[in-house]
Amino acid sequence: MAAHLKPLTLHAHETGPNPVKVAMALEALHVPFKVKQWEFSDDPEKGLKGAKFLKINENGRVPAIEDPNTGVVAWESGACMNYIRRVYDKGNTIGPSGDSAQDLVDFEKWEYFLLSTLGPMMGQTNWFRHFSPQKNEDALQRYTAQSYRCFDVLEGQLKKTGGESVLPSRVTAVDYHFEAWVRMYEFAGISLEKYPLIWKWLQLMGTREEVREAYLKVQGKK
Ligand SMILES: N[C@@H](CCC(=O)N[C@@H](CS)C(=O)NCC(=O)O)C(=O)O
Repeated sequence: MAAHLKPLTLHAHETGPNPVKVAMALEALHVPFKVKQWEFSDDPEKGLKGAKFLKINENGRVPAIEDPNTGVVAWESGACMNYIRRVYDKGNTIGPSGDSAQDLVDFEKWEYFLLSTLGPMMGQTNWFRHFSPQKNEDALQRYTAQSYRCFDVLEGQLKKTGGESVLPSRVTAVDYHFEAWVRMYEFAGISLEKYPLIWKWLQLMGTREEVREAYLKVQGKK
């Protein structure tokens, strides 16, 4: 596939969890891409809230992708992932592992759970723990408790699947969505002591080539 493709541009920030998920999917599918780093600022040329980037994503957040092969521009990590799967995963290596109505719903429900719940709860935990200019202990407690609740749900799911992937049978794009957020557990002040299956799954994910390559590229180390 790679031979005839022009590299996609992945717009990213080296520390954020959302762009690296998309890099994992591109790596898994051997789709060539280059990373364009942005700052968390409103600098007109370099910032996510600056005029140049807002032309790509009016929501001023990463990831966004530009695909010169199709002319498509996407943002929101879920939309980026699903675009990549539709266009570059014709053999369905990272999509739902079965094609029954239940298989498709299972894929989407875990994807949406991450996008709408675990990711945002962890994001708010990080905000109130590290960045909020005003201390707000109540908000920090609330979002930390919600993050733990999500980890409970994930631990239960890994117990059902045997623990090597969020969905039964193999690693999918759903694992990439979760990987980047769960890996931030220490930064968010979350303990994995009560989550042996999450711990084991995270170690396994960390040994995968597409995951390692994605981090190296998004962090500008490769
Ligand atoms: N729902 C969005 C969230 C994107 C997001 O919040 N990205 C972070 C980096 S991981 C960001 O751009 N933050 C910049 C900001 O908050 O100004 C997605 O899944 O893509």
